[in-house]
Amino acid sequence: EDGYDLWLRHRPLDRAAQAGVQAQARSIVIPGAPSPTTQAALTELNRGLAGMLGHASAPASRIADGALLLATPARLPELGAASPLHAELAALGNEGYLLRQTRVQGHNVTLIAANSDIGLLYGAYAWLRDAATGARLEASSAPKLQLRMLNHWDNLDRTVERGYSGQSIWDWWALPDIKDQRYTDYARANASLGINGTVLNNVNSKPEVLTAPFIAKAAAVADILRPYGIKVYLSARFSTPLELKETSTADPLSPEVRAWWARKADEIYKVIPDFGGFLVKANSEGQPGPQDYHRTHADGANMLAAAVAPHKGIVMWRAFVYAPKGAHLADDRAKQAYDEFKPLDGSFAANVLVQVKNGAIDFQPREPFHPLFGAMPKTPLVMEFQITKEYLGYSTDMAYLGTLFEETLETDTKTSTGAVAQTLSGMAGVANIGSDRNWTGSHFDQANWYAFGRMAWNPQARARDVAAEWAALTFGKRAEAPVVDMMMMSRETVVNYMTPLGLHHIMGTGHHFGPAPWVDNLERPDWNPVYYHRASRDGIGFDRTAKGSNALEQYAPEIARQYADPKTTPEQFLLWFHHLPWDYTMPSARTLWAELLVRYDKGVADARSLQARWVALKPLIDARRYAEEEQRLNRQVNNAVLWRDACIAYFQSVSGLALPPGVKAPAHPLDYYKSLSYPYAPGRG
Ligand code: BDP
Repeated sequence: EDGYDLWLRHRPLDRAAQAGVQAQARSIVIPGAPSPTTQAALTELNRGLAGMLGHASAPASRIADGALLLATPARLPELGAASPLHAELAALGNEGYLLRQTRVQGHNVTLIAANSDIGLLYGAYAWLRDAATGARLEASSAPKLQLRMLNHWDNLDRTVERGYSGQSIWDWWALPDIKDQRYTDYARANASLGINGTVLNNVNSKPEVLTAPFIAKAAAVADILRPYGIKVYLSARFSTPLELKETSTADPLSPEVRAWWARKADEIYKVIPDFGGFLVKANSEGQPGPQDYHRTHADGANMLAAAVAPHKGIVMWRAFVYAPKGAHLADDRAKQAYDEFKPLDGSFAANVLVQVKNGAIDFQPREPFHPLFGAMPKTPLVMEFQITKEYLGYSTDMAYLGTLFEETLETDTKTSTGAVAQTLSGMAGVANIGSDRNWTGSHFDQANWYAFGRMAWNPQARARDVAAEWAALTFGKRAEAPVVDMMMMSRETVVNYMTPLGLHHIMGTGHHFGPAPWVDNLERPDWNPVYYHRASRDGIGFDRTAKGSNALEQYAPEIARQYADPKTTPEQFLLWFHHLPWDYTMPSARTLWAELLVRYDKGVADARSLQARWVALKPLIDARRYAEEEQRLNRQVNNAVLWRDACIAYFQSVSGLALPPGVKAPAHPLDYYKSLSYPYAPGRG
């Protein structure tokens, strides 16, 4: 197996399970005229049954005993107002579905019911999932979030910013005439998770993507994704009309500019009638934006929103901003998004959503939740997670992100909105998908795509349950439990060998892969690791209390109070919020210095444990996928050792403290680690 089939492998079931599945699907009936979406459902069901049972079910037009019946009220009048299922069905909205063993027209059937064809498709995938894993039929399900999106950071030249799985899957050169089968398989995989939108191009966007040839290419992709319920969106560069020399400014309040964008929207909607809208990175890391014209983010977002509103389009405006100038060591980059966006709450147009990264710095192995969640009650917010692991060892190191998503989503904001998940209207995941045969570079990284999709559908889903589902579908029932154990420990392992106890952003310049806590010479202070860890003879950590940057004040008072004291700050965020002396006493009774060393050692030990657990699984995993992961897990051990040794060597050089007895000295002197470089690291786009 090469991993191309993802979690839709549909491998043969054992005999007992086959009998059960067969009994539910002697025939497949979808009353009414077929649509592209019901065709997709039928094809997928047949593919699944052929794989699991060895033969497909005959599609039938008549309902009979043992039929798998897919129906909406419009397709089957029995599901109308008089049906006992009516109320339950109505509550499921446009995308929900229910699965039920019931009687219809006097026959025992397995019913997949929904209000729309797309609900039927989602129901078909759910039924297949249950059939493959032996799960009991899910009674009913509807997405909790309206927008469930992938964000591709894919460039038009097919490089992928922060991509670690080959080239972009979008072959812009070949499109629109040549349509890779992979686009359809991409649509199937996403629909199986309930993902309903995709931004095709990088947030660091180019004007060309909004020219006629690229609009035609995007339209070709949209045509393929449409039957699967997935809308296409584009990242727009704010200065597009100016750069294309079609206006004399990009000022969002200029009538000329407003008219240009309105015309552009008309042009797009002519060929992509269900175009989703624009994603915008503005006034961030050198990107143009409304502030170039002394306008606000709201002015910029609302201008674009007005252009797409007549077509029911939306604008997702990113809150990932930090000032280009003036950031000196005393400022705190973590505060900037809140400072700029919180005052704008209430001033965005109705079809604008503000897209906020999970944490206030940047996709670190662990961050406290972004203080904007819960702070913008009048603005719909989209959570942006990074599925591609820029700061967690690329697709080289194993780190299951379900636990990271869960940790963020379940955190109580201590505002009236409750948990972070409750503050959301949507979820966007920076895709980890590329042209690699297995899609995501490593097999285990498929799980991060999977977990993102399942948790966007249900942000209350448990990371462990999602891991179990994925593991059973991907490696089979027998491997499920041990694979889940590996997954559940994997992200904490990375945290420990990279950034334990709340350390952050101490990765190497540009590539963000290896350790470089010593870097202090970059153009902007807030790009330097030393800015973030602030280690010196007297201690380590970033003081974000009232004595320091007071970033804490951006959180609800209850959190601010709790985190103001290191004793009541969760250990995992200790050095995120506090600068503490090396001999500070930890809950373990060790000094902070000793605890830091323990964490680094634990990271290495757990990386070794992951490696050993995989070796033990060898009899249960097919040869190719086993070998591919084995190589990665071996390399991860080396990477963990490198991180541990380099960080210990550096922090020791700063603290001047001896290593306690039993702690192994780094293999090389600090200068060796400083001399390592990664000139051809992938994904810098
Ligand atoms: C950072 C990445 C950079 C992205 C930026 C963003 O290093 O490549 O362009 O985020 O989200 O994490 O805009």
